[in-house]
Amino acid sequence: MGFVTYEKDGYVGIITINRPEALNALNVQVLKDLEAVIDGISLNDTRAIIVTGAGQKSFVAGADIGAMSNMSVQEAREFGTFGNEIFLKLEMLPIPTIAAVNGFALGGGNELAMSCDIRYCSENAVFGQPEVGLGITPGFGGTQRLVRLIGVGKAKEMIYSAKNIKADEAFRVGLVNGVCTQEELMPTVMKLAKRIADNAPIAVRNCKCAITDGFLNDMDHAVSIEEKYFSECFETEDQREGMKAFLEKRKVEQFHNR
Ligand code: CO8
Repeated sequence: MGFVTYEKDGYVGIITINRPEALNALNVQVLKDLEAVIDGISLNDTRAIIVTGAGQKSFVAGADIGAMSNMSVQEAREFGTFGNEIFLKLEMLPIPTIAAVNGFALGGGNELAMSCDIRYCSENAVFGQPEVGLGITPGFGGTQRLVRLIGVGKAKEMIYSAKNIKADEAFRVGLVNGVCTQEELMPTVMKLAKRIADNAPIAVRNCKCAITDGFLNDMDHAVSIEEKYFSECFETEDQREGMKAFLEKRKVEQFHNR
C-alpha cells in the first residue's frame, strides 16, 4: 500500500502512516490507503492493532495544508466527510486499537490518535489542534473526541488557543495513557497489544463494542447494551474453556476465537 503499510506480528496488526517527507500529513490518497488497510483487517487472525507514523519525528502532522489551501466549501465538506468516515471506521472496528504516537500529532494527527482506543507516546511527541491558526476548525472529529477524552474546559483551551502540548502535559490531562522513550515506544505498545491478544478475542471485541456503543447512550440503555454483549459470550467455546480452566486451577493455553 503506497502511503500506509500494514504488517502482522502474530495476532497484532501494525498500521504505519508512511509519508515521512511530509511528516505523514494526510491527503486524500493517504486516507484512501488507510481505508483499504482497515477494510482488509480480518477478525479471524487479528486481535489488536497498533497505529503509528513512519520515522522518529512525526506520528501525523495533520491534514495536508497544501492540498486544502485552495478547496471550495463543497470540496472541504467532502474532504471532512471522507476523513470522518474513515476515522469512525477505525473507532468502530471491533478490534482494540493502540496509537503509538512517535512525534507530532497535530490537527488530523491528534484526531487520528483519538480515534484509537488507547494512546501511548514518545517523549518528543507534541499534540495540538492548530486549526484556528490556519483559519479553520478541526475537521476530522477533533471538536468532539477531544472534549470526550480530556473534558470540555481543557479541550476548549487547546482548540481556541491552538497551543500545542508536550508529552508530559498530554499524560497529565489524560490524552495519553503513558509516555516512553522513542526506543521503548513500540516494545511497550507491542507488549500491551500482545497481552490484549492473549485474552478471549470475542470477549475483548464485545467489551470494545459495549464501551463504544454504551458511551453514546444514557445509562439505562447503556447497561442493556452491556447485557447483550455479556450474554453473547456464553455461546462461545472460549467462555466455556476460560471458566473450566479456572475451576480446574490451570491456565488457558490458548483462546481459539470461537
Ligand atoms: N501538510 C502538508 N505538509 C506538511 C504538513 C502538513 N500538515 N506538516 C508538515 N508538512 C511538510 C512541510 O511542508 C515540509 O515539507 P517541505 O520539506 O517540502 O517544505 C515537511 O513536511 C517538513 O516539515 P517542516 O520543515 O515544517 O518541519 P519542522 O520540523 O520545521 O516543523 C511542524 C514541524 C511544527 C510539525 C510543522 O511542519 C508544522 O507546523 N506543520 C503543520 C502542522 C499543522 O498545522 N497541522 C494541522 C493541519 S490542519 C488539520 O489537520 C485539519 C484536519 C481536518 C481537516 C478537515 C478539512 C475539511
